[in-house]
Amino acid sequence: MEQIYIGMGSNLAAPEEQLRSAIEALAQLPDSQLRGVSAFYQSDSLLPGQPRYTNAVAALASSLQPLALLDALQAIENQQGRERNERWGPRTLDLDILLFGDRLIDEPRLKVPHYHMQARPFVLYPLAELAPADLQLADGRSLQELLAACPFVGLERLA
Ligand code: A4P
Ligand code: MG
Repeated sequence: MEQIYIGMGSNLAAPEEQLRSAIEALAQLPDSQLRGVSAFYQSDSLLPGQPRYTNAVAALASSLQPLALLDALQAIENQQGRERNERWGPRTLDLDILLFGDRLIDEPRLKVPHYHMQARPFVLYPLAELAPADLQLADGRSLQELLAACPFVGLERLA
């Protein structure tokens, strides 16, 4: 089993319900155990003119291979109505593999650690709720160093 962190985001169709449904779906994944879920956080979209996002992070222990997990996450996104989206519009559900054990993955369909996570407080702060304080990324960076460079700005932690 490897320790995996998944970033979740939604800014359409009742985002908090979307995240709750995604968590239920993650708990049903084969060969996997859901180990924890962070609080939910709201923040403005990085893309102007879109509704605010709700984001959270889930911790999963799994023996699925990385591309099999990506397929499963994309199936969950599709089940939760990504097809209802307008083209280029906001999304009902986005599931990103942030970290996959201590693997560095650089394949056409999958880059891990996730490429934008270091710049995104709505990823790093929920991740920090779940991860060990001394977490090291596969590329040598520490979570503490990423947090120190990414202020808690514009984030609202929901109760
Ligand atoms: N892919 C590569 N690596 C990964 C990975 N580690 N995990 C590929 C998941 N997928 C990965 O993803 C496009 C392709 O990335 C996939 O087919 C997969 O093979 P996508 O989910 O279809 O597209 P996307 O999410 O639009 O791409 P991206 O670059 O992740 O978008 P962003 O930048 O995440 O934009 N503001 C707030 N406050 N909160 C948000 O969550 N999200 C976005 C979405 C914009 N603004 C936001 C938020
Ligand atoms: Mg994505």
